[in-house]
This record gives sequence, C-alpha cells and structure tokens, in this order.
Amino acid sequence: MAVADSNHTSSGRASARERFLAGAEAAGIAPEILRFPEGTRTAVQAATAVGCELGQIVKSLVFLCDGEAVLALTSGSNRVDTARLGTVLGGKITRADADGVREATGYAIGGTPPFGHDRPLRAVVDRALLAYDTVWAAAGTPDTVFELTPGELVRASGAEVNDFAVG
Ligand code: 5CA
Repeated sequence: MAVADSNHTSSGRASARERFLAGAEAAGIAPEILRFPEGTRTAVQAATAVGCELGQIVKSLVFLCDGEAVLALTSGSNRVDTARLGTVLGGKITRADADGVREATGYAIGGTPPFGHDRPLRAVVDRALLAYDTVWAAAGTPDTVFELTPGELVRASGAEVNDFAVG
C-alpha cells in the first residue's frame, strides 16, 4: 500500500527525493510520488506494489559507452542487448557498477530515476515502453515511484527511442 511521503531529512543535505523533485521540475514534470514501504527496488517489486504490468516499469540502467556513462531506459519485461546498445550508441558497452551508478547519476541502484540526475546523461528509451498509456519509474529512492506517459519520459530524459532490448 502507498503511504504519504516525507519531504524532510535529518541532515542538512537535500534528500534524494528532494533532488529528484527539483530535477523533475526543471524538466517540466510535476511527479506525484508514491512510497511503498515494502520496497520498489526491482522492476518486479515495483510492478507488484503499483499493480501494473511488468512491462510498464521503467528500469533506469546505467552503462558505460567507451567509458562514458549512458542511460538505457528499459521496459521491466525486457533486458538490454549490449551489442545492440553499442550499435545504437556507437561504442563499446560495459555495465556500470553500483559506485559508477551513484557517481554518474547521484542516486543509488534501485532508486535511480530516468531524469533529474546530477548532470544530464545521454539516454535511450526502449521502444517497448511506448506501447503503454502510462509507465512507472523510480523517484530517487528504492521505495518510491511515479507515473508518467511515455511521451513525458522521452521528452524529460531527452532520450532517443530505439530498439536495444529484448524480451
Ligand atoms: N525501482 C526499480 C524500478 S521503478 C528500479 O530501479 N529498477 S532497475 O531495474 O532500474 O534497478 C535495478 C537494476 O540495477 C537491476 O535491474 C540491475 O540490473 C541493476 N543492479 C542491481 N545490482 C547491481 C550492481 N551491484 N551493479 C550494477 N547493477 C546492478
């Protein structure tokens, strides 16, 4: 069940939620963030919590393309074909590790949002996500998600739509 989310942290630093909200606002999105105490760390957990199809979940996956961090916004029911992603992006693809994800985006694995990162990342969107009226993505933490249209996802992430994932 979703619960009201808090905007407060005990430290003086902006929380991941606050940073995501600011980034979303800058991208022209006003997300309604839902928090699920049972966790939305993985696509399966997020789909179960929300009660949507697995394919509607946006996995925000960080790869390195010739060493530069890139974002593959992938349907929850698909996995990235790294050879195809390399062809689409024009470089050699390797997986970012957990530290690399945080360094590139400012967020932890399981909470990485599709936009609102510390610095803009080159992004691609899995065409399969465009089949849905709405999709759900992480909102900065591994227990929060928000709903948006695929069009909003593409626009706010500045992504190119392509076919780099397989079911
Ligand atoms: N909150 C959900 C969906 S809204 C979410 O963030 N899903 S995710 O798929 O984008 O993020 C989890 C992904 O992080 C996993 O699919 C997995 O590919 C990746 N991951 C998990 N652990 C590691 C790790 N140690 N190193 C690199 N990637 C990892």
